[in-house]
Parts: sequence; structure tokens; C-alpha cells
Amino acid sequence: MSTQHSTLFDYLVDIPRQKHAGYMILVDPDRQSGETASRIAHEAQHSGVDIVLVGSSLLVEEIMDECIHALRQETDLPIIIFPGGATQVSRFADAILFMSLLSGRNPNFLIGEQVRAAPLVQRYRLEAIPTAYILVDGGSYTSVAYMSDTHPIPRDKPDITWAHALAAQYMGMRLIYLEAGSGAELTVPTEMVRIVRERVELPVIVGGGIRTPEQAAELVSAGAQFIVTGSVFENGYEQGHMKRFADAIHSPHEK
Ligand code: 1GP
Repeated sequence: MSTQHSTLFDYLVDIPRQKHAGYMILVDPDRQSGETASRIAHEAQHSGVDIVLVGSSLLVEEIMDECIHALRQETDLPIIIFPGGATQVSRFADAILFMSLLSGRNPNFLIGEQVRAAPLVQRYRLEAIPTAYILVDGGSYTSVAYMSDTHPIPRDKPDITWAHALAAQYMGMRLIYLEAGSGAELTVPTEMVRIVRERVELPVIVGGGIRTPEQAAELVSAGAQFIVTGSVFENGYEQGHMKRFADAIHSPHEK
């Protein structure tokens, strides 16, 4: 983050202005050992990744702190918490996506966890980035749908999706996160991304089920300003794969 940005949010929204779209890597401390997290962070540092997200559907604060410490040994990229709940607020992060699971009707994930987290966010002086988290059907039953006890928006209902995103805009949120769920069979449909991008002014993050640089480039071409990948780097993968993702996201029209 350079000195010309006074907040991480300012830095974040500048990324798509500079290089088409931004690339976020998700580290899930529940599923990745410290060693794997460090390896991913090391590779992210040298592959053109823009942001590291840390979060999970389950875990508690100490593991979060340990994970962020491990990541800091390997990278100076901004580290943003992508929380599954109020137990994941860590003082060692640079910011937190202060999310509301807007597509659901479970009051605990709409406002309950946020009320529990808010005093800690203030105490730790974490930058909170108000984010509308919108879960879209990714063709399989995902942890986030199970843990949050919410229904994803059907894939063929872009009108429902953009209405949620527009409501987020009118409620003063700063980012839209279109989520198919970690490990989803299918990504958020490109047409849905296109419609949300056309009709809503907020920057759009897209994640869940993105396994190839080509899929990432397609989603960027449809209007995604940030792409998140997580599970694709949990197990074995080809050397240079992360860099190929970064290149596809930063220059989606080059083959
Ligand atoms: C999950 O969008 C992220 O919240 C990443 O999903 O693990 O499928 O890449 P994947």
C-alpha cells in the first residue's frame, strides 16, 4: 500500500483502475496447515497477487492470529479478514471485510455476528470495509450455505441478485462480494456478474469455484473487479499457476 492512499479501501478501489482487476488469494486456516499457508503467501508475494484474504466458516481467534503471523513472514501484501463469524477478528490484520450475508434471511448473519464483532474491531482499530456478501447457487451444497443456514440465490435469477446488490448500495455498503461458495462446482454465472456490474455502482468481488485462469479472465471481462481463489491452491498444482491467474486477471484480453 503506498502513501497516496489514506485507507486500505482507497488502495483497493484503485487496483482495478491501474490493472483491469485485482487478484485476491484466500487462505483458510481451518483447511490449510501453517506450512501450506506460508507457501501460498510466499508464492502470492512473487506472483503478482494484490491482496491476501484470511477466513473460514469455523475457526477462532488464536488460530487466526497464528495464521496471520505466518503469512506476515512471507509477504508484505495487505492482509484482510474475510470472516465467517465474530470469533475471527484479529488485531494483526490490516482490515476486515465487515460483511452482512445479505442474500440470506438468517438474522444472525445479517446483523448478529456484526454486533458481536464491532467492539473488537474498534478496540483493535481495524479498518472495517462494509461488504454485501451475496451467496449464489454454485451447483453444489457448500459449507457457507450449511453453516449460515441460508439459501443461495438461484443461478437463473440475476434480477434477484442485482436487487440485493442495489439494496446494498442504497444502504451505504462499499463492496459487493458475489460468492458461489468455496469449492463450488460452478462459478457465479458471467451473465449475473455483467448485470450486477451494469446496474450497481459498487465494486464487485467474485469468488467460489474458480479453478482456471480462463474462468477468471471471463469473469473479469464480464465486469468483476476482483477475483478470489482459495481451494485451487490447497493441494498440488502446477508451478507458475498462481502467476497465470494473476496475468489473466490483470490482462484478461491477452491470450
Ligand atoms: C470462498 O470465494 C472463496 O469464499 C474462494 O472459493 O475456494 O472455491 O476458490 P474457492
